[in-house]
Amino acid sequence: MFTRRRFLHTTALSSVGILFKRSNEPHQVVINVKDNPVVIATWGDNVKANAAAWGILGKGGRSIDAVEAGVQVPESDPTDQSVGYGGLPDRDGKVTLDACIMDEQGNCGAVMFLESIMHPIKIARLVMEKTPHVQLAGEGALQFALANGYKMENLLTPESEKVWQEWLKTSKYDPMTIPKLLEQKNQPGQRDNHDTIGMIALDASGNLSGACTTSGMAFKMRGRVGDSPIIGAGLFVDNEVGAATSTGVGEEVIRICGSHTVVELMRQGLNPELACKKTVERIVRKRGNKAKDVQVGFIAVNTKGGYGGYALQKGFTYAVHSKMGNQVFDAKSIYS
Ligand code: SD4
Repeated sequence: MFTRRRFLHTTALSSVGILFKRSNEPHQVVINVKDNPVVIATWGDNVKANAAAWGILGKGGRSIDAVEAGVQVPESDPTDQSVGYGGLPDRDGKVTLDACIMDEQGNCGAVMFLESIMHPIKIARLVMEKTPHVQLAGEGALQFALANGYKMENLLTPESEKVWQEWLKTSKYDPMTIPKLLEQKNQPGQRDNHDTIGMIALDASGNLSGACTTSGMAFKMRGRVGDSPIIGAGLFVDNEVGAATSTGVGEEVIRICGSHTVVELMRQGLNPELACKKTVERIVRKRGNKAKDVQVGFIAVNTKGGYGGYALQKGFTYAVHSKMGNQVFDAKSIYS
């Protein structure tokens, strides 16, 4: 059991206030929610994104501002080949982006099949704040971004173009392309791998928000949209209950309205890890053997600051930042 005392002890050992401590036991409850903000992001490498979010949360800022700032870190990181700039393209060689954001009042905005814009999450927030709509797609989303002063940029890096050129030789689509590439890269001595970022946060006022952003499945069909920009699938926030977000094969998440399901299970009293586990089990129950060949991971936080995650396959990690520093957790999984 990862006790509060042990957590405080290990945190005290961290001289720079940044802690990389792997544990399989997530934190379930914070005694005093007020003034105890926390941010959780899919994938261990997103400690950098969490640190950006913490820059706002730690000063008493709003969770919606924190998650919007946090996910911009991988969006502009060319080495992250599954989010924003540097993302792997679709089968036609075009980088297309999906993102959504949701606040404590249930306000939400999303963009999907958006090209040439470095920070789709900013456009998703603009959709939320400046339009009567929730979702804008493709050409219309791009027009909206340009009308709001954003510039078009080439998001395909030479590295990602090379991977695509290599893929073209066989042109065999495999939804596990990104997980497999990450596994190859995850050699001894390297940092944690990363993928789509879903980020959920509880701020010092006790308000929850979330953001999710991705370049989607590598070499997908042109126009394909996954779970990440779909409210209820890739992200869901209910300030009375909690928040959840997902990573992995979006089609599997959409079929069960994944993040909404996690939140509803927390509403029924399940802790965040168990709610994620039951949701992943639902995929297994409905998809049978097909679930063995794909990855899906969920993370969740409740109104008390408890958090957890669960995945179909082993290898899913998530990063947490609170007053006590950073932690990276290995999520438990159905298959090992
Ligand atoms: C999608 N869930 O587009 C995203 C991508 C992802 O591993 O998480 N890839 O389906």
